[in-house]
Amino acid sequence: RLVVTDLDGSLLDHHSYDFSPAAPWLARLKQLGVPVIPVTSKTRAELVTLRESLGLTATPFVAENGAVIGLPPGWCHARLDRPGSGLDGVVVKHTGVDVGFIRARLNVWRTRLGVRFTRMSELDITEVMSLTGLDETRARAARQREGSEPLIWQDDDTALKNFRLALEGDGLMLTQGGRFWHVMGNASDKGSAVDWLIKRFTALRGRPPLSLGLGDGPNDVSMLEAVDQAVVIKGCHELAVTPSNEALYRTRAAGPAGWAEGVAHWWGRDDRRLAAAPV
Ligand code: 2M8
Ligand code: MG
Ligand code: MG
Repeated sequence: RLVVTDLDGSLLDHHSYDFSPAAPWLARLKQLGVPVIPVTSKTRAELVTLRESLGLTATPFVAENGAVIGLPPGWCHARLDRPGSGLDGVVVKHTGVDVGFIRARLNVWRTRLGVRFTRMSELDITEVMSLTGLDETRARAARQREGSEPLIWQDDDTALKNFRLALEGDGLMLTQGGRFWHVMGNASDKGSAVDWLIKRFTALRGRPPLSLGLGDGPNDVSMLEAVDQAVVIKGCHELAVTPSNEALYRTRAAGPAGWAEGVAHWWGRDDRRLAAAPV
């Protein structure tokens, strides 16, 4: 078994970033040896401390909406991966396009199309803090992008359509998170990263996992279509989140309480059988 999950608005509360309502399930899954993999818009830098506080340092992570994948030693392949250079031995894969290219193309299209938006790297740190509610250290970590650029859209829907089309010509795509739009390479969304991790799991363990995915935003749709069982967590925004997965549950509670509700919906009843079965 395997869990892939969005963080903001899902495992973490949209406003306070608290995860305590989900903590009992996190502990239970850890005890059972079920990997819980964060799949998030956040950066690798943000995930360093977050993975520690969530107790998820031994599982892989997907950062920047799929542009960055991190594999801890237990997930590495003897011949496919070069050993990680950091102290934690994590191997980092960049699946997409360098953020320098993305920023340059964004500047080109802003001038050429005359559309209005502000890139995250153009905001000063106090603006990032007040927009997100992150403290200064975390806000700085959020700005350390490698393969995606968040932006605040300040124009209308027609302009957005043209902008999206222009980016497609550059091999880039736009996806919507809770507060920002995110621009990244068009082959590196959350769903592609999850497909890749499921293949890696299968190669290492000899059989495919039963996969459960949880998310609350439009940027989670591809991830929720890549898993066997999906949970759409009630959002605090009215964003359309409509994955085509047939095994789909929509929670009544929002954030981490909804997260616990969703895991219990799919796996609560067979929790005892789960404990007995090899994972
Ligand atoms: C951004 O990501 C969220 C994800 O839903 C958003 O678009 O609102 C990213 O900049 C991320 O790095 C940051 O931690 C988060 C903070 O709310 O905002
Ligand atoms: Mg979210
Ligand atoms: Mg997210």
